[in-house]
Amino acid sequence: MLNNLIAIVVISFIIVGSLWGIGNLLNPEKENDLDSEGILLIAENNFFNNTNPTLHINRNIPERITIVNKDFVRHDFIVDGLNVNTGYLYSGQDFTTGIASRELGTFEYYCSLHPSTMRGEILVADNK
Ligand SMILES: [Cu+2]
Repeated sequence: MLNNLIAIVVISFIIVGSLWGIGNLLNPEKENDLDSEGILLIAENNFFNNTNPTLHINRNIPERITIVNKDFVRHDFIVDGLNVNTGYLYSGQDFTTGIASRELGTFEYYCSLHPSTMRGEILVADNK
């Protein structure tokens, strides 16, 4: 009787495990959906996207921006003129926020921990 119970439990585990495995094969998780919309900045080797690219946004149109920290050290992403501050992102963390501006012009973004190498510009224009 006890043996039968144990057998049923073991078989149940095997069946559930198999179904779970098959389900994962049929519906693989998306690995990275971050770059499907908006701006993606990767903080790596104390740069943003290797080159600290100039970001272009339209006036009065909010832009989604995601910062991913692929370094082992902390980084943040700050735009003083546009009230953007991610706070510290630890290794492997990411953060998505929005950037919007009512004013045309150029705004500086930077990492407060590495301002000498992690620094770039955001250009706000009409019809970027
Ligand atoms: Cu940094």
